Amino acid sequence: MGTRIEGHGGDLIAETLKAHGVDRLFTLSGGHIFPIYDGMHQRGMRIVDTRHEQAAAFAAEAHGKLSRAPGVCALTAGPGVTNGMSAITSAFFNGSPMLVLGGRAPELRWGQGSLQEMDHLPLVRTVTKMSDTIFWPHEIAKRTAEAIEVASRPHRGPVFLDFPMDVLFSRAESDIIGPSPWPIAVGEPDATRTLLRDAERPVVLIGSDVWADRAEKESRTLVEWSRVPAFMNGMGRGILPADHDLAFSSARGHAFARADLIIVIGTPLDFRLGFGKFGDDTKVVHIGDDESVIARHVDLDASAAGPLRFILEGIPDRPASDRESWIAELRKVENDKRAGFEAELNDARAPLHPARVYAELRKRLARDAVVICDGGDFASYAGRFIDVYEPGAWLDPGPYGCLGTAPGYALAAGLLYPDRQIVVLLGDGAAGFGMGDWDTLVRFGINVTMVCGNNGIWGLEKHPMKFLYGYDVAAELRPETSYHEVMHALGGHGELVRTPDELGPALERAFATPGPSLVNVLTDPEVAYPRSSNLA
Ligand SMILES: Cc1ncc(C[n+]2csc(CCOP(=O)(O)OP(=O)(O)O)c2C)c(N)n1
Ligand SMILES: [Mg+2]
Repeated sequence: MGTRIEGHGGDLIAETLKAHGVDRLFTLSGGHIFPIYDGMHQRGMRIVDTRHEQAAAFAAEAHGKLSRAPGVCALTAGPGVTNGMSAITSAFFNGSPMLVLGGRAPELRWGQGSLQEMDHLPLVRTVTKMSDTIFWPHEIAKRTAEAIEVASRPHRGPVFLDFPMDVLFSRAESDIIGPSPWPIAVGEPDATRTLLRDAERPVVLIGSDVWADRAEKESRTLVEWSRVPAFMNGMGRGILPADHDLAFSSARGHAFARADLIIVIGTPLDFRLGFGKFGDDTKVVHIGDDESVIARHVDLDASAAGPLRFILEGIPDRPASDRESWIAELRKVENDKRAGFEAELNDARAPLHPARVYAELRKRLARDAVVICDGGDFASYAGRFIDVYEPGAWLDPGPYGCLGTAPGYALAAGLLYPDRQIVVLLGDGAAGFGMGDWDTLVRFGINVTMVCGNNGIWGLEKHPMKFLYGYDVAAELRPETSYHEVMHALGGHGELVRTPDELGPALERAFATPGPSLVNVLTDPEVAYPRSSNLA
């Protein structure tokens, strides 16, 4: 049992958050949630305020992804909560630990038409691990503690609580409960170990939950001890640095087509993995941090659920047959594919080929740079050309695929890592979702360099629509919009780049300038990212 305190609802929330190691709150102001501010402010906790609730909620999500402990946001009643919905949903799809504290119209007047009166629970229920309204002041501390626990435990995700205004302003005396251990069932690794030992051409795919569940070391030991080629996605990228002899990326199609065993760890068997359908004779193993995430739409040859560290520890074994020729085969494919990209990477055209943007950028990226992708084709090119060397440093939007994550993600990353390079790879379409929060990045002095691929179109939609219909609508943006001047107007540093030669120096100035910068690179709208379909 922790300490006992007396206070208003915000005191009880803040004290509970503090007991769980939370030190910051992302928010946008609203009278319904003033007591939460007061509780946190009085305790010296940080209040980070944005210009749109989507940024506050995406920041909480990213804080959860990066720190592997719940990111917390407070959203005011009604429109505050609805503006946060896409980020809450992203957190649900990404398994990001997150706590959303909602304001709510007063209970005493419920049904009489108070300002911003709506019941949020039917909206959030399907995209949260838990959601509830707290009607009694004496329940606030206990339920807030429970909410943090639920968000933190595998499979992680968002939890939503809202507090009627009259309840939040009321006072109560409560015990403050800190973190508590929870029972865990450890999945059985034996079947996977046997399959892996006997496989001739295995591959392993390491996903975001390996990072979230702190199993980087165990997954790396598995790969190295069993000599199994590894691919990585999401926050799992960098668990093996891109220059590790068992790390691959461009050979993925070949590897998945030729493998006799594919072990997928900590990521769903969704559209990004062909829904788990590989070759007819390919055996598939799915390992997840909780039973609820194990694929049910695939006939699995083995599966295991539970804390990934313990499961992965039980898998490494010496291979029954030598794997070196398989590894060499993949290395050759990887090298050939990469060699095939050289022409694009050196493309001298202006407006630039997106690959050329990344060729210039990657020369200047630190090994531990945090990279945030927000866009269509421009972001897909980033996935192909930007190598990752440290885990937990690659923030893509994940399977929900929501545009507009960048300002919130950059805000959380910049506050956590003031001394690391933070880079946003931003489509011009994506830029429009959150420009107001470039102001937030300025106000909080976030050292982020945004590289905007400005092709004047919604590229990932325009090209497929043209392909399907022979024409396209609703796919044009204004050509050559001065996004760098918008950044400048909001107090940041901006650069316009029209030719490849201008890009390197512009990037260097942007990296050297404190606070947020935007390098607005005019890119060729005719270049489409090669993909079989974006509708799958
Ligand atoms: C919130 C949201 N709205 C719409 C989409 C559909 N969508 C996916 S990619 C894309 C185009 C993005 O354009 P831009 O950011 O300019 O990148 P480009 O493809 O041009 O490189 C759109 C509209 C989405 N994923 N998320
Ligand atoms: Mg675009």
